[in-house]
Amino acid sequence: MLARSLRSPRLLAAPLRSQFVAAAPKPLSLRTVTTDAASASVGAVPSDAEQPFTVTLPNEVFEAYELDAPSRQLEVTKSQLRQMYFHMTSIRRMEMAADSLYKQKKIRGFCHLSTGQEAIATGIEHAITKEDAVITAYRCHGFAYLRGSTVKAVIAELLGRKDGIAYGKGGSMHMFCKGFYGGNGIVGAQVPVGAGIAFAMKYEDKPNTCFALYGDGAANQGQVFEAYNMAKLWDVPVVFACENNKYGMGTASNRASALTEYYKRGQYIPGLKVNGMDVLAVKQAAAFAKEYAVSGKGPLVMEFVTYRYGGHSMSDPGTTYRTRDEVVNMRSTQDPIQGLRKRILEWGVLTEDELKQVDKEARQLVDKEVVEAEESPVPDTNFETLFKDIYVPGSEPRWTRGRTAEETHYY
Ligand SMILES: Cc1ncc(C[n+]2csc(CCOP(=O)(O)OP(=O)(O)O)c2C)c(N)n1
Ligand SMILES: [Mg+2]
Repeated sequence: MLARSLRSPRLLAAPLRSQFVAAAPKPLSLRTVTTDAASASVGAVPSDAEQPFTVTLPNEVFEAYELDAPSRQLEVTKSQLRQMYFHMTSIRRMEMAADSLYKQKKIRGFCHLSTGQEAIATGIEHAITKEDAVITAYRCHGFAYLRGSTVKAVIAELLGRKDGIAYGKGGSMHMFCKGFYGGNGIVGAQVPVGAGIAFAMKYEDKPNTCFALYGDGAANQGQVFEAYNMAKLWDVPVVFACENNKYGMGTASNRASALTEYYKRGQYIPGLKVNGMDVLAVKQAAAFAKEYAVSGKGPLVMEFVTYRYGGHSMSDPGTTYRTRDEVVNMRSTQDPIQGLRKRILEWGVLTEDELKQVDKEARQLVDKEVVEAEESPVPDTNFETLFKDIYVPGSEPRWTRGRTAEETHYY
């Protein structure tokens, strides 16, 4: 039966690949959730930097699936806005420093930058606490920094130095700190792990959540759906958060995904699409998601609509599968840092000079910590060092294999 069907001329006909190859690249589909971060309104702004005031986000920032969308009104303070601006600017500076060090061949191996996507790490961090958890893929430097690390520890890790966040032994894709579970190179693998972290929180009766971030490419992985299933069955307080930056390596999302509405992918799990270029929308949505998950309603699927300015990794110029115009257009019209800057000025939160001062602080911080990272020594070159820092002290197995039997390390 099977053999006959395999012989059938229809199944052996030329695959459809030629059609895909010949097809002209589709323009980015129009979205109802825009990525314009500027237009929002505000009432009276108090002079006290710590006094909250109300901001109303634009109409299009959220789109909900099987869910009442969060309120578009949120309370912020001047100092929070300043801090968010500082965080996004520092991440961008840090990524630019990594780019430059890579081009000088001081950083080797894999390196994926998040330039353009800074509002997601920043908005989430400003909505959760250090008792909550975050896990993501390899585009992880900004998350590692905001979760509690330093620019120095991130850059030193990239340089393979002792003061790195993983003592110089992990590199770009393997950054961890308290409340941050990496830094994962296997596409999609962090999603079930994130569900497990959130399951542990529920099991231990902790009022916390885990944001499990993944890309639009990773969203097609089978294990993502397995994690959705178990999380819904057990009402696990996990937030599945897709960073839809429109490309998975060199493939546009609409060529790889039969359904590009990633927030509806959970089917039986409610979803929320968010303008991922608007840091206030991200903050508001992340706070809503945490509240939703922790209240016992179970998981939520989020989609942050965003854009990656650079190539997929350092070896990709990022211009062969998309036009330069598209990148220039996104940078000049939807940039998350410029969007917040414009609001801050319009609302009279800070003056132009005060914003320049924040820019300077971010630049000085990154410059200083990059110098310190470069001064950090390389890890000791012995086997002891190689097998250290893999397990939580006290939880080591009896031995770990080396390349050969002679290199087996006994703890
Ligand atoms: C299981 C697995 N398959 C393939 C790869 C190679 N790979 C690395 S990144 C990537 C694309 C992922 O794209 P996306 O999830 O959209 O994340 P982005 O890079 O856009 O942040 C692929 C296919 C991998 N690392 N792991
Ligand atoms: Mg992607």
